[in-house]
Amino acid sequence: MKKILTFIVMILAILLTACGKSGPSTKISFTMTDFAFTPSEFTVPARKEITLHITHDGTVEHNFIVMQYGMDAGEMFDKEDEANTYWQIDVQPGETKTITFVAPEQPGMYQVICGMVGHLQSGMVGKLIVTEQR
Ligand SMILES: [Cu+2]
Repeated sequence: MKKILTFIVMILAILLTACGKSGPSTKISFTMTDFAFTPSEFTVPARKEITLHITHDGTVEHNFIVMQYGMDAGEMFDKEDEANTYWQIDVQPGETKTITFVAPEQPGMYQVICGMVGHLQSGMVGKLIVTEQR
């Protein structure tokens, strides 16, 4: 009986490792649609150059805006929020872009949004998680 239990625990451990949250990556790939980022959560190492590969699969212009640490666009992205952005890229329908940016220094959670009018409210929101590298 003990052997079987040990075996089950081992299998569980392997499964958990395989399905566990993937670590930080310097390569991010996502698709923009009307109105979502898929996936919408990214984990990157602090201060590293990050390569973004963006596929626009929607019908209207979108952008990918990383807000500054501790900043949040609130109900909607407006003029006031523009001063609080960390990084931004605009993407046109049908476009595919590969671009780089440098991850923030401060580890933590950063809000990611689309700043086009109404898009944030429609669900174009995500998270950039910056982790301290070892
Ligand atoms: Cu949008």
